[in-house]
Amino acid sequence: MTLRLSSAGESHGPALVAILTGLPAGLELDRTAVDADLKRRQEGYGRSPRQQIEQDRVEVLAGLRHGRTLGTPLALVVANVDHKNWTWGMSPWPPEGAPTGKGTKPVTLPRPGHADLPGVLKYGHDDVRNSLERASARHTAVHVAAGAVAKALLATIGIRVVGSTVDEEQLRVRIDEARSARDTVGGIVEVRATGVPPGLGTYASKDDRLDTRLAGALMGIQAVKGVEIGDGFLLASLLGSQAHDEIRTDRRRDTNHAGGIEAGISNGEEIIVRAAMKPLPTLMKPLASVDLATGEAANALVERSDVAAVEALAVVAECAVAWELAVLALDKFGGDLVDDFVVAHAAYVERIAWA
Ligand code: EPS
Repeated sequence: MTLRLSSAGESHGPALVAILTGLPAGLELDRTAVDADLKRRQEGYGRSPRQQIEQDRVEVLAGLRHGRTLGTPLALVVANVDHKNWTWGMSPWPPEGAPTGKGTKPVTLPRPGHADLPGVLKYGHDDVRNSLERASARHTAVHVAAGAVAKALLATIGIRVVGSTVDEEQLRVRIDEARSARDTVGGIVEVRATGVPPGLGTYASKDDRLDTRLAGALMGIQAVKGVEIGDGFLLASLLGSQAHDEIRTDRRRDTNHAGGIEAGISNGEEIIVRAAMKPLPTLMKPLASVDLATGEAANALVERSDVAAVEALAVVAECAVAWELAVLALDKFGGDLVDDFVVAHAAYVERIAWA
């Protein structure tokens, strides 16, 4: 069975939900490890006051018994604590009583760079909120919970995935400057995966290449505008003799320009990917826009937001990479029971004599 993930949830709705199907039975999950990743996502420098309202915790509704997966769909929930301030505005059913709290008036001032304009045009909404709520990066919380599960599975075969920001010190200076200027910034994150054996992904079809999957997974995260694998864009300016990683007799490499992927397959070296995040589009000094209710020129919506979410992206990207590696590892090694998965991995690395 292929490992699959579906999620649902609006930013200020009752909760975020993920359903994971295709997980083997017998995988031990540690609630504190999942919650620790949720916390890491929230702690980044430059986040909005929203992060003081939320204290993300995972709840499990199905698929787990006494801390072990059952081989049945795993249902994860991360509640939106802030929903209590939006019960009328974000009520799933027609709200009762007089409007109260937040989200009661339609948003008609689309922000350049957010989902607002293309979303309402596509879906025919007359309130921008109907688009922005799902497009919000809030829903990355439940994807981090799913990624924590993927990391637990990968750990059983010795794979470790870690995300970080590129040049954290400089990023924090830029965030401080942007905060004082009431502006926003983006940045770059890097994810590295160690212990990945050669052979995850395939050149046999382009959808199944490891680089296709990783690029898609990273591009699927809000605000990501660029993805790079290994030396990425730099490779375009090198000579072939400089760009490729020579093979030693033990089949390992001294360099890793390829970022651990050749022809869409892991080659046993560290997987290295980077993602570039654009500056967040909710600005305290708004850009020019149009009031969709009147057709007149107007400034874009101004509301509480983050100055930057790059440190959060490092965690979200780590979880997205872990998820894709778990999908491809399960494709390769299979197993209804996690022990079968571990045994199949061991037999494979023995066959290829991979230390
Ligand atoms: C977001 C806007 C902000 C962010 C949010 C993403 O939310 P709010 O409008 O409630 O202040 O804080 O991210 C999160 C809530 C989160 O948990 O990451 C947006 O418009 O994308």
